[in-house]
Amino acid sequence: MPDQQILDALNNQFGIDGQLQFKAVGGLIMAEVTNEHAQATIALQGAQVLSWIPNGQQPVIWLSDDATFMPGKSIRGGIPVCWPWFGAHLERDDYPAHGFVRAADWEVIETSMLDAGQTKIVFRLLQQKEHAAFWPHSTELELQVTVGATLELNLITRNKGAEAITISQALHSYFAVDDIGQVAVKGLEDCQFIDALDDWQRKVETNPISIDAEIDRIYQSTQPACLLEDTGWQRRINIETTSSRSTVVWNPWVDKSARLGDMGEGGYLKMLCIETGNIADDRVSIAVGEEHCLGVCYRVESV
Ligand code: TA6
Repeated sequence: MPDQQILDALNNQFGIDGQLQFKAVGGLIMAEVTNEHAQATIALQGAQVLSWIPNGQQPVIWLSDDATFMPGKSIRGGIPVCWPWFGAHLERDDYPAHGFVRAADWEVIETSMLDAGQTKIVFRLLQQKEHAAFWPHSTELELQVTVGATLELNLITRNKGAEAITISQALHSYFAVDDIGQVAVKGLEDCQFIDALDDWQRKVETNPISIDAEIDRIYQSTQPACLLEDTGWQRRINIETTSSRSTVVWNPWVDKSARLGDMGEGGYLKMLCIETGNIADDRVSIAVGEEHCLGVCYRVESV
């Protein structure tokens, strides 16, 4: 259970009356947002958005019923930050999948209520000496989260070192859907994708994507917008990106869910990952003293 003094200090310095407060959930500290537009929950660990519910809508972000909230353990669902590599490390199979920051400690460095009533929270990765084993570079990582009628995330990598760095990254968003059998992903047609379920073969998407089995595709050179049509909940989730050229579509279906062990009973029927990033051919190099900002904005439309 997080120390009450830490919670008090956070609320004194960064809390916003009637909008933002910090609470303990399990062994973690959560930022709880309630404003005129939406509610949201963000774990300080990993700067991981765990929920976003625009007023009048069903939850947009999915969280497993079996998710646990313990220091150092990744949380199944929400929007994990995959950095400074996506998926398995290219050379070291003993390194954690999706990088080392999603279960690491982050700090809050800024909070504000914006003019239109949104809540903005800025998180920065706390530099830990053990990180150097995975990433021997001087790099600053910041996540800006703006909660309103839209949800906006900006992941900023600043190269503070003496040499250029190359990263792959993703905002690994788990979307909540009414029924996976009644969804479609549009906007990825004609894009090349890497099929993680077929020996990493490269293929081309020809149609809007529907889901009736495990799917794990890394789309390359994608356009800055795609959408998730959720017929069951009569809504469309518009996904607009900046400085992202890759989109991942993933659902573990039955067997992989069983192997993962924390997807919850039938969880795969109620979620779909559509992840925004820079992966494989779309990795980004950042020169000395430069920064890169990966951005995404989610907007829900009732249809
Ligand atoms: O984004 C798709 C993916 O890379 C899948 O291959 C699957 O491994 C998923 O991420 C979940 O990864 P995790 O490490 O969170 O269990």
